[in-house]
Amino acid sequence: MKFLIQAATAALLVATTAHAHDYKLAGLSVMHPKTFEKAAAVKVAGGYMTIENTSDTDDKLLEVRIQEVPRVELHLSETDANGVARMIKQDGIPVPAGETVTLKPGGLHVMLMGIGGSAYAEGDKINATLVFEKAGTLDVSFNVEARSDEDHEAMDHSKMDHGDKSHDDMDHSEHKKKN
Ligand SMILES: [Cu+2]
Repeated sequence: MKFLIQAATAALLVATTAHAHDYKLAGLSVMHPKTFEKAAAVKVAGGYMTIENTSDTDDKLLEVRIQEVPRVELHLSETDANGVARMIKQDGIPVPAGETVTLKPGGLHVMLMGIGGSAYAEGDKINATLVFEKAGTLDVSFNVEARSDEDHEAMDHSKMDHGDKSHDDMDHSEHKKKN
């Protein structure tokens, strides 16, 4: 599996073992970057994490670079009045001074695109570089985790490339149950 960090540097190992799965850069803390397991046929995946800014300077996550992933975007998932979910590309994700921003299924997220052909299995790690406007760059790794029921929203991503129909079907299955 080429996404494993078999060649992790000593520096990275020190950074990741200091705390559970947190990274620090200046006044920023990035906690528990993760994505979900997926089959090789699935072309996209969502990346999630919590970013805390304890400094007194507003910052912004500008981009995420992942060597093995052809295209990485920042997205916001929104559900309109009809219960139809869609994803809106973001130019960056603001991390205001003193605030904590959570990237999670159904909200802000990193979108890994063009990754058909690569299966992600629980326990895999995906090396990435986060680029912040003020603080600069931070190397992290996304843990690949098993999907739980609460994370069903993240499954929308797996359907995104298959057109709006399957995407909508998925959202509505949940919607109809409640009505
Ligand atoms: Cu997305």
